[in-house]
Amino acid sequence: MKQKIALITGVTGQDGSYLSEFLLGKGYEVHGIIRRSSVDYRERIAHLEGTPHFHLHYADMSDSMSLVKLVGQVQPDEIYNLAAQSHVQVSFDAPEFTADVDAVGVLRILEAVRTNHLEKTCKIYQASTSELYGKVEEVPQSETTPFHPYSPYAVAKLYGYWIIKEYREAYNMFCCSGILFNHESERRGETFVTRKITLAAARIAQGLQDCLYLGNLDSLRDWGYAKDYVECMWLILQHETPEDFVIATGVQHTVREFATLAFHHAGIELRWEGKGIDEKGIVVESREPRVKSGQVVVAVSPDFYRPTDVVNLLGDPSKAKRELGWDPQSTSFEQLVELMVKHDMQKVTREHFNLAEYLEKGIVK
Ligand code: NAP
Ligand code: G4F
Repeated sequence: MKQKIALITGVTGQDGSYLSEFLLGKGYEVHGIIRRSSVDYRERIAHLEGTPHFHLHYADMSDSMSLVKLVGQVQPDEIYNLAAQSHVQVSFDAPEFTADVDAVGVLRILEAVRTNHLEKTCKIYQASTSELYGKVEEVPQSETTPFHPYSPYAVAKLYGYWIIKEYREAYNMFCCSGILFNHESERRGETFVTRKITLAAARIAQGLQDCLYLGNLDSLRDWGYAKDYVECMWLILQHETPEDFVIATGVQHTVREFATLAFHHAGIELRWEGKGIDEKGIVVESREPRVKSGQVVVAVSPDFYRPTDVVNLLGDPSKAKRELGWDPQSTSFEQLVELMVKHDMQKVTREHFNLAEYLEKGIVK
């Protein structure tokens, strides 16, 4: 059988790295798009570079010529369009860039496929998002829930969703959106709330940080494990017909609950006191000698409030379960928090140890 060829945009991101591993494991030839920057940050895929069947190419979602040339050169059977300015808060600061990459970028991929006359053979997965439900009109959210985007990021992603649907209907292309709810991992970007919490809990436990500042603690998310979710992206493209799917666990928790559990796994038990901007996470008990009971380790800062915030996401994954045979809860919330904290406790120890050694040797001052 001919080896399948996949092209992944956003290969250096959290999902791109897991998806690369998954597709290589399935025997695919994997091509990934990276963009030029003055510092090469490819930590998540460094272990794959140089392995057979894994290839990287320079291109950019804002540069249609680079995408047209690359799609022509690679001749992919499947494209996974994961590249995006993916941070909701950042989209308020850089709305035009977000629209260019997250909205028009999708159109550029679709047109690159058409320009190379691959529309009959190349399937396209679009990384859509639960942020489309935004100011939610029903709970839980499914494939039939109306959209109400509530940030520049969500509005850009809504264009991506509709242009995928349009090309499916107008040109009979096999292109689909996975409407993915939040998924996290030990590779999650460090400014998303889960990773920000697990890293801070690890630093606080090791006496390297005093307090973690967060925004809206009441916000509810349906958090899954990224490694489980990339399988679903692939399953969506193996489905008989091109369709959109909600991918979620069907369980929701607040940011406060995530923090309580993360600190617990770092050896610190918390209680919460106060309301809104005055709320604090206070240590009740700690097995870490550097952290004392009564110490305030979590506080609220208005800097992390958003102009409009999405506060009640809960997905209904019934369709994916039924039609793709996907298990939405293979990694539970409790397991997810534990594995992230375990990873970050080790990472912080390692970094601290290296720094102490460098200081001792005079390599850094
Ligand atoms: P991520 O870690 O932020 O990765 C984003 C990727 O996009 C990175 O590889 C980034 O490259 C690349 N990128 C950004 N701008 C680009 C441009 N102009 N040209 C080429 N590449 C560009 O995001 P993720 O968490 O893996 O998410 C993957 C996709 O799923 C995104 O589209 C996101 O919006 C969507 N999504 C994510 C979640 C979630 O909970 N994780 C949920 C729903 C939907 P650099 O490394 O060079 O920055
Ligand atoms: O972790 P977050 O920044 O993720 P958000 O906004 O839900 O977006 C992520 O998931 C989407 C899927 O629903 C993706 F489409 C998107 O690309 C991205 O991966 O924030 C989660 C919640 C928000 O309500 C935010 O207001 O946590 C709240 N929050 C409270 N304190 C905070 C903080 N968020 C961040 N980033 N930092 C805080 O200090």
